[in-house]
Amino acid sequence: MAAAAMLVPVMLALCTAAANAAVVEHTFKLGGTKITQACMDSVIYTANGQLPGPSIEVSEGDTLVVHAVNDSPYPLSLHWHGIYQLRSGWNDGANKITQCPIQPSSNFTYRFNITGQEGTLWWHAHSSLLRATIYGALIIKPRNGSSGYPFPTPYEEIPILLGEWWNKNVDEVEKDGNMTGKGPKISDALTINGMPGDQYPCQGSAMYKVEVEYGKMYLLRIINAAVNVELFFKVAGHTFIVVAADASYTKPYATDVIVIAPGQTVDALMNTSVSPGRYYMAAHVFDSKTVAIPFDMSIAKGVIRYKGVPDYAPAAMPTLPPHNDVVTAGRFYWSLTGLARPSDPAVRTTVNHNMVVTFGLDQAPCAPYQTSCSGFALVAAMNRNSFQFPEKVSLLEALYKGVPGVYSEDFPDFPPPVQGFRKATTVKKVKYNDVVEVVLQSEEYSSALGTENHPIHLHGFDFFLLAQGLGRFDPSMKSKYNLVDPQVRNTVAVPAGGWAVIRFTANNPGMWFMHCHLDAHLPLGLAMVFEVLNGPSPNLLPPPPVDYPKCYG
Ligand SMILES: *[C@@H]1O[C@H](CO)[C@@H](O)[C@H](O)[C@H]1NC(C)=O
Ligand SMILES: *[C@@H]1O[C@H](CO)[C@@H](O)[C@H](O)[C@H]1NC(C)=O
Ligand SMILES: *[C@@H]1O[C@H](CO)[C@@H](O)[C@H](O)[C@H]1NC(C)=O
Ligand SMILES: *[C@@H]1O[C@H](CO)[C@@H](O)[C@H](O)[C@H]1NC(C)=O
Ligand SMILES: *[C@@H]1O[C@H](CO)[C@@H](O)[C@H](O)[C@H]1NC(C)=O
Ligand SMILES: [Cu+2]
Repeated sequence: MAAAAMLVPVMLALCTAAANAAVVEHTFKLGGTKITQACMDSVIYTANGQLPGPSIEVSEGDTLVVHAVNDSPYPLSLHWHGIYQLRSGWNDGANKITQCPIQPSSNFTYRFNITGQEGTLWWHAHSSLLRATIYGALIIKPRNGSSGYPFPTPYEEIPILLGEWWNKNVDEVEKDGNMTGKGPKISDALTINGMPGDQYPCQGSAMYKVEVEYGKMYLLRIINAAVNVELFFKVAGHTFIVVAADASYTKPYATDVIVIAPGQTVDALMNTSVSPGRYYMAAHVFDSKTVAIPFDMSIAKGVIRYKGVPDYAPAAMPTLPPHNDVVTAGRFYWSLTGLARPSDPAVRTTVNHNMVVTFGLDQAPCAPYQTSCSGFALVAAMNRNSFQFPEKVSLLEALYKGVPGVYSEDFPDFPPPVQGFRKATTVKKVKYNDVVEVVLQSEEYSSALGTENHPIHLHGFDFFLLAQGLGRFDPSMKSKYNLVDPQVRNTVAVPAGGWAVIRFTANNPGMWFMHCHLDAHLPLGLAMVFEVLNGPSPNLLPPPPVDYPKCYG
C-alpha cells in the first residue's frame, strides 16, 4: 500500500509533463535563392528562400521534427547547435560524424526531443561553407512560458543573428581555399539578420530595422552565425544586462558591449529608457590574431527606432572597440559566471579522464592537387592528430554496426612528444557517465602564422568552463578552478596562445564532434571526436532512423 501511494505523485508529474509537451514540425526546402545584396545580384542557398532561415521556437520538453528537403546541388546536413540530442545522436547533423550528407533531390527528417535546456540556440548547415547562408535561430522557451525566466519578463524579444557575406558562391569560396591551401578568402560584408545595412551605398543594401517603445525592457537574443570571425556588438546610447550565454543562464552582467565568437549566443536585456530617437546597432570584427593577416573591415549596421520617431531622423552611431581590443574582449569572456541555481547540475568533482589537448595551425608543403598554392598550405591538428573525415560511412554508423577500419580509438590524452602532424580519424573512447576534463591549450606552431582565439565547440554536451588564461597552462592553476558558479557553454573562445579548462559528463551515448567553429579550420583538421559508450538501459543509442541518409563513395 505504501509503495502504491508513493507512486501517485510521480505519475501525476509525468502526466503533466506529457500534456504540456508539443510536437513542433517544420519543413525546410534547401535550395537556390536569387538575392541582391552588397551591390551584387547573386544566387545563394537557403532554407525556404529566407536569409536568415526560419526561426524555430519550441518549449523545453517539446519534440522537434524538421523535414529537410534537399533541392540544392550540394550534399548537406543540418546541425542543431547546442542541442543535447539525448539518445538521438543520429540527428546531430554533423556531416560524416553522425550522418552522411543528404544527397541532392533527397530528404531526411530530423526528429528529437529538447530536454533539460532552455535559451537561445541556433541551427546551421554542417558541410562546406554552406552555413554562411543556411542558418537560423532555435529558441527554447521555459516549459511554463516567459514566467519561467530567472529575470523580469521582457516586453518583447528581438533575435539578432550576426553573419558573414561573400559576393560569390560560398562552395566555390571553399574550393578556391582548398586549391590555394590558404583557406577561404575573407568575407565581403558582415550582416545583422542577413542584411549588411547602409554600409553599401547602393540599391539592395538592405538594413535590419526594428521599432521599440519607450520605457520597456527588451530581450536581445544574439547569435554569432558568422563563419570565421569573432565580433563586437553595440547599440548606440544603450547598455545591456547579460542573462544567458549558449542557452545557459548567467548571473546578471552589466556591459555596453557584447563580444561573441562563432557558434556562441548571448541573451542580453536592454531598456529603452533614453531619449526617443533612432539608434544604430553595429557589429565589426574582433581580430585576435597575433600577426597581421587581412580581415573583413566592414561594419554591419541595423537600426532601432523608437515609436513615433520618423524613419528619416538622424541615427546615432555607437563607438565600437578597436578591432584588436583584446582587453575588452577578455573582460567580457572572462567575467561571465553561471547562475548556478540549486536545481542546476553541479560540477562533478571526480574526474575520470584528465586530458590536455593542444592545437594550432602550421605550414605544410602544397599538395599536388593544390594548383593555386604557393609557398605552403595550411594544416591544423589537435594533439598532433590532423582530423580526417571518414569516406564511406559516418562514425556513428560505424560504431553502431561495428564497421571495422573506419576510425581508431587512439586519440591521445596528452600531446605526444613528436614533431609534425599525423593525418588520422581518431576518437577518444569514454564510458557512459564518465567525467571528462580537457585543458584546451592553444599553440603557436609557426611564428609566421601566429595564433588567434579558436572557438572550440563540443557537440552533444554543455561543459563547465572552469578556468582560462594566457600563455601556458600550469597544473598549479587547478587550485583556481571555479567549481561553484562557472559559465556553462557549448563553445569557448580559447584565448590566442592561451588555455581554457572545460569539464563535462559524458551522459549521452554516441559520436560527438569537438572542433574549431572557425569554419576555415575544420577541413584543416582542427577537430577530434568523443565516442561515448552505451550506459545501462535506457541510456542506449537507439537504431538509426528509417530514412537515415546512405553514403556514396
Ligand atoms: C521523446 O519524447 C517522446 C514523447 O514524450 C517519448 O515517447 C520518446 O521516448 C522520447 N525520445 C527519446 C529518445 O527520449
Ligand atoms: C521525402 O522523400 C520521400 C521518398 O522520396 C517522399 O515520399 C516524401 O514525400 C518526401 N518528403 C518531403 C517532405 O518531401
Ligand atoms: C516556471 O518554472 C520555473 C522553473 O521550473 C519555476 O521556477 C517558476 O516558478 C515557474 N513559474 C510559474 C508561473 O509556474
Ligand atoms: C531597466 O530599468 C529597471 C528600472 O530602472 C532596472 O531595474 C533594470 O535593471 C534595468 N535593466 C537594464 C537591462 O538595464
Ligand atoms: C580538397 O580538394 C581535394 C582534391 O579535389 C579533395 O580530395 C579534398 O577532399 C578537398 N578537401 C576539402 C577539405 O574539401
Ligand atoms: Cu580555429
